[in-house]
Amino acid sequence: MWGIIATWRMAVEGITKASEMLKNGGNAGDAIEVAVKEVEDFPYYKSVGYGGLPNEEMEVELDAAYMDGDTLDIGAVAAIKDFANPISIARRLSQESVNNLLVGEGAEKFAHRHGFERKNMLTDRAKIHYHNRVKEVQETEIKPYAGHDTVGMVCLDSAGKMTAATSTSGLFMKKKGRVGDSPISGSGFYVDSEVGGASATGLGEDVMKGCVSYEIVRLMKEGMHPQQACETAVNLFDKTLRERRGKAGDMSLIAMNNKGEWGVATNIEGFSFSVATEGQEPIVYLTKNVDGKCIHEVASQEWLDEYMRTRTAPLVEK
Ligand code: SD4
Repeated sequence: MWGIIATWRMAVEGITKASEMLKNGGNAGDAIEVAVKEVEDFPYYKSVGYGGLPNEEMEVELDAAYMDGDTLDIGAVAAIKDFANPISIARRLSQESVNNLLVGEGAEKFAHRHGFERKNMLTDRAKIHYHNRVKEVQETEIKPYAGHDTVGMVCLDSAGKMTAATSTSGLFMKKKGRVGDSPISGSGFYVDSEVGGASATGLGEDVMKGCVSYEIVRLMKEGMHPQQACETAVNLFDKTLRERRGKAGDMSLIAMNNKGEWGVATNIEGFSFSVATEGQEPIVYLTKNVDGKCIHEVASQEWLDEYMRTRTAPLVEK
């Protein structure tokens, strides 16, 4: 059995490429890296890689992580600038015995020394988004951070190896140097080939308070199906946050176990995810939380077309 699951519709082209590799006996490390790179390279996805939205100072600072579920090796970069594929740098860092999570200048030095491709990640389109947001924030109630989607994936290959990966530009208009959950083990991702893996998208500051990805893997280890593990962890933690803090940030998690069974849970409206397994061609679902149960529905062609249309629509500066 092989499989790959990812947050959001934007991952479907990537997991389609990965599933071709997995079908042909490819390994979960290569497949997940190819899948994430596809999302990083696409200029119209405004919260991952090239075209990602900048921080308050109009700089694109990126976070990414890679985890090997066999060895439990982890590599991650945070607040890295001017490199094309943070996921590849994170994967390379996972092979080091120490210094596995590097930030800012240190991460850039490592990437440069190891020959990773440099690229100015700030596109003209992202600059327009930035200028428009500055105006909106001044004129309306809109929160500077609104609008952010991280790609998080879990992959299983036919040899039973599992991996997890994340890549993001974090929150739009974040403070310089701000790091979210995505490069943090247990929060943005976790995977153990003997059990399964999970990954998150949402408000990193809140996801980190509950180490939600690790919690899902722990519940799967206790015997829960990934769907039950995701719902249990997300519902419980959402409730805890509301009780203790009066509110809970957006939180959506995907998971897969080592049998290729998967699950998804969210506390927001309209979370989309992409999945492919040996028995299932790449597909996009939309999910919603109805009284604690997450109901998944195949995305219609109309929805898919509208998604691409709005992502690529011409943008004018306000
Ligand atoms: C972060 N979790 O940096 C990321 C952002 C995100 O959907 O996932 N947005 O906090």
